[in-house]
Amino acid sequence: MASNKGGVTFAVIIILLVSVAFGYVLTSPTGGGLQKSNTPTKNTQYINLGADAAGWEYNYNTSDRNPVLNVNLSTTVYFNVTEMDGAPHNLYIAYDGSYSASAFAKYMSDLTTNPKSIEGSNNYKVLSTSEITQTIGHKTQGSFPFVGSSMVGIYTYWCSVHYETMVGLLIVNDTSGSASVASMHVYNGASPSHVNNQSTYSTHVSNVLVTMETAIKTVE
Ligand SMILES: [Cu+2]
Repeated sequence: MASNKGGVTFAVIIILLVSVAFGYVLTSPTGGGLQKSNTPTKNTQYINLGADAAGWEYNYNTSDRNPVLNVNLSTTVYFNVTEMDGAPHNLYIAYDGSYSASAFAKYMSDLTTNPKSIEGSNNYKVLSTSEITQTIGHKTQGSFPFVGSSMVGIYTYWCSVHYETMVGLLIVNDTSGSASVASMHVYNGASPSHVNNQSTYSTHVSNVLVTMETAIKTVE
């Protein structure tokens, strides 16, 4: 009896070890490392992205792919992601380093020539493939709080399934905005055009209106 029990325990330990190893393989090469802080943030920002193998669609617009996203420090960013094409997608962010004009230029170049080099291991999985689903039109939301001076800098955001086409930069500006760069949309070397940053307020207002509408319906 006693030895049998020992055998069962041993088998359970082996199964656990194998599971852990498998989990590691499945999440590799995305090693984690970027930690979600529990410190409250002052601000919120909403970013709408359409998940499309040809490139992240800013505000679900097929002409605005893989924009450079600008965020101020002490902001919780809510990524509203809609499945657009039925392919499996996920959303990762990784910290690349502190901001400088030359670093920014280098990473912009890496986006098209060597995206793997900036899809680093110091990352956080904002949304998984199963959360985004492969149902066209499905909406989901993931968040990340950028808080604490060490979070200022340049980040990459990407989908690990389509790591060459669904990849862009996210800049976290310090409170004075000194690291701010002109926002722009960039897709695989296409000439940088304009901007994204500020449309988030209207999104926030429309979210509030939807919430109020739902509340009114519930009361009725
Ligand atoms: Cu994808």
